Amino acid sequence: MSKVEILQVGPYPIWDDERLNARFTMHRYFEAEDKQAFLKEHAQKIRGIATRGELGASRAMIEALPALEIISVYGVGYDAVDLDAARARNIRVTNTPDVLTKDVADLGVAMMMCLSRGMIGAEAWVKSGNWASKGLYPLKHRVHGKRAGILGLGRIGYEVGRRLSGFDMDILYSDVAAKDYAPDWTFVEGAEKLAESCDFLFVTLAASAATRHIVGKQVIEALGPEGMLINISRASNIDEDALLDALESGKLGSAALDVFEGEPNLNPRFLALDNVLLQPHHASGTYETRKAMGKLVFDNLDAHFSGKPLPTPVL
Ligand code: 8YV
Repeated sequence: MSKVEILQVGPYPIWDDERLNARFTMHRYFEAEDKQAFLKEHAQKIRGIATRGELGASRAMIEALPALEIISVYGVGYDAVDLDAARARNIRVTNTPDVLTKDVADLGVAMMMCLSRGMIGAEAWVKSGNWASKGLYPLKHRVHGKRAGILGLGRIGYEVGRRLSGFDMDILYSDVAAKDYAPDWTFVEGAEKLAESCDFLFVTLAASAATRHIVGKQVIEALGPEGMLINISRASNIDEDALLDALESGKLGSAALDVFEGEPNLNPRFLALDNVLLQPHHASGTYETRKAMGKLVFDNLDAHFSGKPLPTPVL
C-alpha cells in the first residue's frame, strides 16, 4: 500500500524525521528552491501538512492543496494557520499543548532574572577583565518583593505565576475574566491597568486577530521607565514600533523578548539597544519538550490516517 503524502513546511529534528518518513511520504517544502512549482507538482496527492507554530499554513497553501485533510502543528500556537480557510473545507487542525507549558514558563522567568540582574553584561564584565581592572560590577535590581503582572492566565501564564510566587513576588493578572484556579492572585481588568500596577509584565496570551497589538503605546508607557516587559507568546501581541520607541526614549525600562515580527530577521533597532535581552524563539527548545512535541505531531497525523480520534485537536 502506498504511503500517505504529507507536506513538511519546516525542518524537524532527526528523530522526528525518521518516525515521519517511516510512516508517510514527506515532501520537504522548506528545501524546495521554487516553492510554487514544488506545490504544484505534488498538490493532488498531499493529504496532510506538518508545520511549525511560527510557520503555520497560509490560505494560499491550503487552497493549493485540494486533497488536504489535516494540518498538524509543532507548537501550541496555531495563529499562523489560516483557520477560516481550514474550516471552510473541514480540514482538521492539531497542535501540541501541555507538553511545552513548563519549559516556556521556565524561560520567561529565567529571562526576567537574567535581565533584572544584568547577567549577560556581568559575564562580559568577567571575561573582558573589567572585574580585575575596573572593580565591582554596577548594581542591578532585585525581583523579590516586586509586582509581576501576567497578561493571559492560560496554561503558560499560570505556570509563570506559580514560579514567580516562589520568588516572593506579588502576582497580578489580567484575562477576559477572573480565574477560580488563581484565588491568591489579584485580578486586574485590562492590559493598561495591569501594566500600571506592576513592575514586570509577562505577555502569555494566545495570539489571534483579537489580541493583535494588545500591548500598545499606552500599555507600554503605563509599565514605565522602571518597568520590564517579557514576551514569551507571539510578537503580534505587542506593537513592536511602539516598544522600540519606548525602549529608545527610556519611557520603558527594559524588555526580554523571545519572539519578534519577521523573525528570524529582527528589526535592526533591537540590536543597538542595551536595555533588552533577545532570545531566538526557543522557549520550548529543550530535548525533552521538543521530543514530546514531535511525537504529538506524528500521533495526530497517524491517528487521523488510521481513522482514530485526534489526540490534541484544535479544529
Ligand atoms: C516553537 C511555538 O518554538 O509552541 C509554539 O507556539 O512557537 C514554539 O513552541 C515552534 O513552534 C517550534 O518551531
